[in-house]
Amino acid sequence: MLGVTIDGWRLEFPPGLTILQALRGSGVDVPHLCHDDRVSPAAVCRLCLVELDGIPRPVPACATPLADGMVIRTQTPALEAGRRATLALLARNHPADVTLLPETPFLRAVRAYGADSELRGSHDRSLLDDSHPYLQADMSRCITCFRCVRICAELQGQFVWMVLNRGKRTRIVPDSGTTLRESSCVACGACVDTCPSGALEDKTMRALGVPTGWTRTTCAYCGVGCEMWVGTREGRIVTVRPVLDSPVNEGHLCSKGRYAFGFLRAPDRVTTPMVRDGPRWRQVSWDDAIGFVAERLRRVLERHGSRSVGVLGSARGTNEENYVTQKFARVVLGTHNVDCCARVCHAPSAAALKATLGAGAATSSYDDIARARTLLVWGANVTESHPVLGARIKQAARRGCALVVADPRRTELARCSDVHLALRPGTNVPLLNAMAHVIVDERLTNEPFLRARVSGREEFEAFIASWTPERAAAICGVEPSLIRRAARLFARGPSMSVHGLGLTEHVQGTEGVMCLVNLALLTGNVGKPGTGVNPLRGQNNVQGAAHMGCDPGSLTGFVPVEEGRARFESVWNAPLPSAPGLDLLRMVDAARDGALHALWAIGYDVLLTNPEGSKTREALAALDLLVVQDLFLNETARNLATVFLPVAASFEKDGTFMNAERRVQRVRRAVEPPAGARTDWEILCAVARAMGHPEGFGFQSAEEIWDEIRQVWGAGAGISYARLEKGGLQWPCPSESHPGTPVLHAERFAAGPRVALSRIEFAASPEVTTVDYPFLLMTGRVLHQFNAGTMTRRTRHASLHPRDVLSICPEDALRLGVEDGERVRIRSRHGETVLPVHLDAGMRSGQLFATFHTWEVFLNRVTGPHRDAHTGTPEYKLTAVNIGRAP
Ligand SMILES: Nc1nc2c(c(=O)[nH]1)N[C@H]1C(S)=C(S)[C@@H](COP(=O)(O)OP(=O)(O)OC[C@H]3O[C@@H](n4cnc5c(=O)[nH]c(N)nc54)[C@H](O)[C@@H]3O)O[C@H]1N2
Ligand SMILES: Nc1nc2c(c(=O)[nH]1)N[C@H]1C(S)=C(S)[C@@H](COP(=O)(O)OP(=O)(O)OC[C@H]3O[C@@H](n4cnc5c(=O)[nH]c(N)nc54)[C@H](O)[C@@H]3O)O[C@H]1N2
Ligand SMILES: [Mo]
Repeated sequence: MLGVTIDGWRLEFPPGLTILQALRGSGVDVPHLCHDDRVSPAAVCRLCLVELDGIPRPVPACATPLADGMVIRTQTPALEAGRRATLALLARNHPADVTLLPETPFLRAVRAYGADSELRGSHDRSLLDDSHPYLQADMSRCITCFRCVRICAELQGQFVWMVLNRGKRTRIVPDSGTTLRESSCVACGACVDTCPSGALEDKTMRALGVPTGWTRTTCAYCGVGCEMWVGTREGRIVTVRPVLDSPVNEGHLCSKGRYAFGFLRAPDRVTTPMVRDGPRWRQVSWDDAIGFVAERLRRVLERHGSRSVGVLGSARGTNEENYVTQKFARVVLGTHNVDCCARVCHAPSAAALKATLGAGAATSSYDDIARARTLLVWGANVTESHPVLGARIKQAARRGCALVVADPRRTELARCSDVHLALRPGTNVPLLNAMAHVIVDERLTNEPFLRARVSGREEFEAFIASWTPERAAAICGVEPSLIRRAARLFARGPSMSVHGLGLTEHVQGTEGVMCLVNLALLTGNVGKPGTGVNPLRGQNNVQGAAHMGCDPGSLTGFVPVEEGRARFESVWNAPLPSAPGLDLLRMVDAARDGALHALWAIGYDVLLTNPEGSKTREALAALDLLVVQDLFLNETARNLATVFLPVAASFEKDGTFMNAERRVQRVRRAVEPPAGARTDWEILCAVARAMGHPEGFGFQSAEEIWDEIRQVWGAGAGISYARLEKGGLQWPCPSESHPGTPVLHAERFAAGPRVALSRIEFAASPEVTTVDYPFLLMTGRVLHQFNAGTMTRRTRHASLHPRDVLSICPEDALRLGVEDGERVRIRSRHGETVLPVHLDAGMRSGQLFATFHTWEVFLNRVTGPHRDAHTGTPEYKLTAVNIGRAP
């Protein structure tokens, strides 16, 4: 400990702090405007100057390390006079008529030092930038603290804000040189969040006022699980801010978490249950809606048996809701026909990790990103799909961590990588095998680890010998030298991999993940800080939805049905069905074949997002009963549903989500749901009761459901709502005194003391290019839209990314004679659609990429029937197509 004297008081501090941190830690209030804990100190505002014994001139507290024996004075008359003078100088250029949102830290400091009278600047229209849908920049109010410049560069890694000129003529401008709208801004809002002067503000807050209340909750978009403060006023959300000390997002958010909440009040939000009457919807009371669903389900069960009904849980809903969903399917409907979006997404990751290591989830934590020496990013477009983690990866790369990216496209991370493995789509297995070959061949293996914890080594070495980089290169189109470099970088450790759908959404999805696990096992990169195999889970609660048991083969806790049968039957006091269940793709197949008669889709736009759109439509249209439960009439509902049940959104309810690092976090009601909307679990319980199951569905609160979950799920037993008040907890967390588990498999694998290497042969996709279908189409996402677009398109994000486009390399476009923005028709063996072309130099010749976010394009009309051999996950990442003139 360091002994320090502050304003005459003797205090002790741990080493490693700045003076400012020590002052704040001991409650000494020193003004400061240019400091933000999230960025490195700049010491430009001069307000936090303090005097030190033995040093002739005052030093900035924010940039001076605390040292043993320091004698610090913070409030001498000279310092206070200096602060007033500094504030007066800044005030002279700052407009006085700031009436809209006057509570900025700068104006508070000005008032505290009695410098209000100095506020003499004026609003300069030429310094007002109103172009962006969410952020407003009024640089008349800039105090040149450079916090926006630094946070954009250091936290988001985007470098949008630039400094022009020096001294009095200093101006901060976006990199476009024109407006923010035209700049490379990604709308993460970090600059607004840090700005102390009001030069940068949220438009929502300008329109709706300052919050009068704040609620801490978890973001409802992707699986990162960012924690946020929701600011409300008069029952509506006016702003969202990141939780500064969250281990998940470390004071950061992305454009969706921060700004895409406007959908809550979209004019077409549905707030009354509806039943379809021919082509029209008829509004009904909740009692009638519940009665209708119960009666129709009962009728289908009577006529066709319990295998003819199915339920889809929502990866957007809470753990509690998904738990009730699968319990409803199993207990009330008597079927294991229950699934969720994990099927079309990371089911291969869960299956592969369960089969190889014994736990179907990410092995490590986001914090490990900063501990790794090499990061391997496989088939994941992290800066767009998981932007807050993307930013953390960019930070790591800037600090010198080696970055290896395997993606056919030159994504943003590929652009800042050390090695970009631009493989041909669908060739992950040969590429990963070749990396394993190099590791074995060049003896880069971790011998002690292999000896102690891995089996099947000899067989594996015999198998991998033929997978030379040269052999893989011929299949993948990646230079052998790059494969060798990537393998060597990975082998030096600690190395961590993160992976996405570019690995899982293939016929060899599960096997691809198993090959990635091989690399970790060969090099001992699992179970230690800065290592591991980490699927970047998709939706906010997709990890949780499947883990709660929305999976035909597993019960809560990802326990195989037969393994958990006795335990669940005793807690639920009900028999579990004996017939195996269908996964969601098979349920759709069964509907088409006339074997499935009723489907209840909760928070899932199956029609738009399943592959083979026309067949999905045909199948869903053949159902006797299609219940859709959502915030909006999504495309499944609008086109095909029999009944629509309107729900409360995550901002409007309590519960928990589980993020991609196995962290269970609280979701809290920040605003009331609109009158008429109910929570998913309330609806399910009401239908269960109406179907004769009052016991087991009498829950009164989300917490009551959670406490039942803790009874059936041992690894979550220690996670109580009371503990979650202090922040999330990562399972396994078996008891209330257990701290949670940031890294799995540390001493021992969940599967046992030893696990085996997997020998995976390459099985090429049946989807191949020919003269008739010469292009390989990949499908995926963009930053500003989310999946079915149901929510993001009902916000101003619609203007940030208005339409689905087809990315193509400029050479191919030239050859085909199509121009940027021109609409073209793409046709596969399965269907066709029309969409505009986007020239993208990051694309390779012969390859295309398109997003699936809009109904106008309905891209999934084009995708095909092939599925992952182990989990049935569709091969969204590979479709052979041709391009023609739009009709
Ligand atoms: N902004 C935004 N964020 C999202 C979502 C969203 O819709 N919008 N959706 C959420 C969901 S549900 C999910 S699952 C995640 C998905 O997150 P990601 O997995 O990052 O998403 P994708 O864009 O589908 O695909 C990732 C990458 O795979 C590459 N790829 C295609 N084929 C191959 C291949 O054969 N091999 C390799 N190595 N790479 C290949 C593509 O070029 C693409 O860059 O994102 C979540 N986050
Ligand atoms: N071509 C192609 N297709 C794909 C993919 C691809 O890469 N390419 N990716 C696939 C993947 S990974 C995924 S995950 C799927 C995503 O497909 P979906 O799950 O259909 O997409 P989402 O937009 O995430 O959300 C579904 C619905 O949940 C609703 N919702 C939000 N919150 C709640 C809630 O609390 N309760 C209820 N009841 N509803 C709520 C939303 O309004 C929305 O309509 O798409 C798949 N389809
Ligand atoms: Mo997903």
